[in-house]
Amino acid sequence: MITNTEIEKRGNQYPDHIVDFKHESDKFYFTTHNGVILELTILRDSMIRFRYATEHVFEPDFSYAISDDVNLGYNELEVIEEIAEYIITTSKIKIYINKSNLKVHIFDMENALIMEDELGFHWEENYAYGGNIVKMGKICHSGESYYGMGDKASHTNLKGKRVNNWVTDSYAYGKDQEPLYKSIPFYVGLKENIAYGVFFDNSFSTYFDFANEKRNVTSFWADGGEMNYYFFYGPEMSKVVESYTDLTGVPELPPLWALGFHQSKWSYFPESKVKEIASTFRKLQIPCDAIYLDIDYMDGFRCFTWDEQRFPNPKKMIEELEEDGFKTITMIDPGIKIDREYWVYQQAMENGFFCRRADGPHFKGKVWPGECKFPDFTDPEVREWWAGLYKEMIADVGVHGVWNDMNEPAVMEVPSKTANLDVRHNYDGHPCSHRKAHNVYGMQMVRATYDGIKKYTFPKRPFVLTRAAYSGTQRYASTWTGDNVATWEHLWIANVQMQRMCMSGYSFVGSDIGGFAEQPNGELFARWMQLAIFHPFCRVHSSGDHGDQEPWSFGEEITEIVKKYIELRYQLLPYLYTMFYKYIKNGLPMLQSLVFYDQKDTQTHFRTDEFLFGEQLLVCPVQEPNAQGRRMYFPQGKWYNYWTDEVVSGGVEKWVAAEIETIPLFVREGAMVPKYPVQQYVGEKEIKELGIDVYYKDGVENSSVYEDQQDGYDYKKGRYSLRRFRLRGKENQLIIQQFKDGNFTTPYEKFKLTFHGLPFTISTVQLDNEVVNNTDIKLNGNNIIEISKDFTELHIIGK
Ligand code: NBV
Repeated sequence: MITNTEIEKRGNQYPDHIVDFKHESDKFYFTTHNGVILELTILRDSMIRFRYATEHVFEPDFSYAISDDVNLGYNELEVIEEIAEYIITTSKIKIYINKSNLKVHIFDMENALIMEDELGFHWEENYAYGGNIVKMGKICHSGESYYGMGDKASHTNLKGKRVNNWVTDSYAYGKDQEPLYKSIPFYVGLKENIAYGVFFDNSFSTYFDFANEKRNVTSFWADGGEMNYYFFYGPEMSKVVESYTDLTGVPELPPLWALGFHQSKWSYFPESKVKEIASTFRKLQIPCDAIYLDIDYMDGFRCFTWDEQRFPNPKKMIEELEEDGFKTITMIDPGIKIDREYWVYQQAMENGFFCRRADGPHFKGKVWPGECKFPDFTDPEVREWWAGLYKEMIADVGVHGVWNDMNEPAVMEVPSKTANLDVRHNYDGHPCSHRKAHNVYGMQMVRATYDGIKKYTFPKRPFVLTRAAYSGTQRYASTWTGDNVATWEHLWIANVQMQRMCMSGYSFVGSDIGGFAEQPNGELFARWMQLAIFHPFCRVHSSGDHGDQEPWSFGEEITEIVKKYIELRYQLLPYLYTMFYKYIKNGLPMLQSLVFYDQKDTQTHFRTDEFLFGEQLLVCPVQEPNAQGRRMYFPQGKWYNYWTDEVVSGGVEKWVAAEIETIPLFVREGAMVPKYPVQQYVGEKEIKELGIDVYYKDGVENSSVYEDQQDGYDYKKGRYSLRRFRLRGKENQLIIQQFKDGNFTTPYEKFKLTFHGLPFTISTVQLDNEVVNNTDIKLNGNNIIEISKDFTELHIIGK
């Protein structure tokens, strides 16, 4: 890694004074005497793009990260020229551009400084490869914190760290190891309660130094390409993340089964083994929706083939599994075996789809099948071909989803662990070397996969999983955090990685539960499962080297605990699905780190363990052996202990009991948590009533539940049901109003409301202003009532 100081010694160049200024609608151009141009684009009042050219020339403007659906537009724009600077004002921020050195300062409307250039933009010519090493230096103020950056296995607050984004196969990685599988060059800064974001959209290897080398400097740079970054103003962290997520996109809703529990291993084979695993789930009544086939289902690791010994009739097997409620997911890797008899290889050769080295020969690398060649997924024609390859597997054989592994791309037996840097790529008509295409290679592979799966799964929804990712990959696939290890430290890592990914616009994410490498003991497995049912993607996967890792592999006591938590996941499906809906609708992360939940409270700035699952459940995993409980921090507000209904007032750290069968789990007061009955798989049962746990609050709280057909695209035509609830509690009454949206008719007729913490005994219940008989609503004791789902106002009055 090159250090800042080394770079400086090798000759940095800086912009000098501005000699020309141009304003064209939403764009401003500032040109310096020594040929630097800053192109500043006002995308929204609070979203600004900064691009810098040297020698007066911009590269063609192209990015894989930016979504086609981004919402743009601003309300106000004014520019004035002063003696020393230009000042651009939107309705949210003021941007100062210094005339003598092009440095940028950004203020809010109260004149509070948000972000300030230290060295600002500077560059150094890259003698080895040509072009520039582009750099940006910002001041790091005291008390400033940094979050986001994708899958880093580090403390949620990155202050004091340096990270590198170079998509890397990182088998059995450790805490703080850099780089990992994803490149998400986006961070959220938090300075004196003002949150802002920076997305450095550059696919070369990028570095971010958060006051690591110099106490008061945060800098970022790339080995090539352009200094091209987006600035997002909050002041809430949620606004920053929502804006970034809007810019880089969201997925469509997954089929609901994809949010169920998944079981995987490297590898389940032959067919009889797969079936045995599936039937054990059903026998033990442990819910499960999907089972995975790792590379060994293929014929000699040739993608899009089947090993006929192990799987003589995959179509039949998949049908039978489906009858039993299981979806089958298969793995596809990018490396194509060099084999003249193999149709995929032949097609790619005939059409010139494989990547070439600078001087012409194909790029070759060793992976599972032996020597392989690699399709250039940055070529649209190659992507189209690749998408088409899934036809047989999906449309004919009936596979339900695909996971793309090794798509960094990972290459064995070479020190770089990946392709040679001189490999050429099409980059959608912007030819370049692997230095530029590396970080997007996996993204473009999974994009092609997604296109294929979507096409052949239609009219159902696709499910795709990827290991490698660049910003924007969330549009195409869910992701997992690669080859972790069965250790307590990795349980901690999984927790921070999921929070961090969610904060980086990528919510559909999970870890290999129990650890991929090595073998967990029962206690670690149970603790991991307790955490992972609160992760958007929930799958056990392991290398299989050291033994079994199914829910029943660790003795009866652990099996019971694991079953209880998987069941809880299935009960919470409508809550989780609603979280997903809010994620794609508003860019709201599905998991919220405490700092995201309450940035004003400085106690939250360095917390790693506690997080919000959705907006109303507070989770804090136990991350060490032999624990009977743990200390945890409660954010502001009142929280009901999910297990005991005991109420805790926030703003304090407290000891919480949590024996092996318990994870600390709290519900925000006023919440209405929707629940389905336990099912062995999504769709097993017709939902006869929607359970709603209602947590009394003296005050107001909003909740909602989103539902639809759980698969297919009718929801896009308005066939969904969104119920919003407004709960208002007073001393001796509780009023719940319901607002309905969408025209999907849910299959159930009734709600079963279970009240928690009611401070009074129910005497009268009014539904839409009419008193109802207590027997009609099946008032059971003082806390359960069953009522029609169609009410607009429920009024409960106490004695
Ligand atoms: O395909 C085998 C494994 C897979 O199980 C795992 O999930 C991936 O992350 N794959 C890596 C390749 C081998 C890793 C040692």
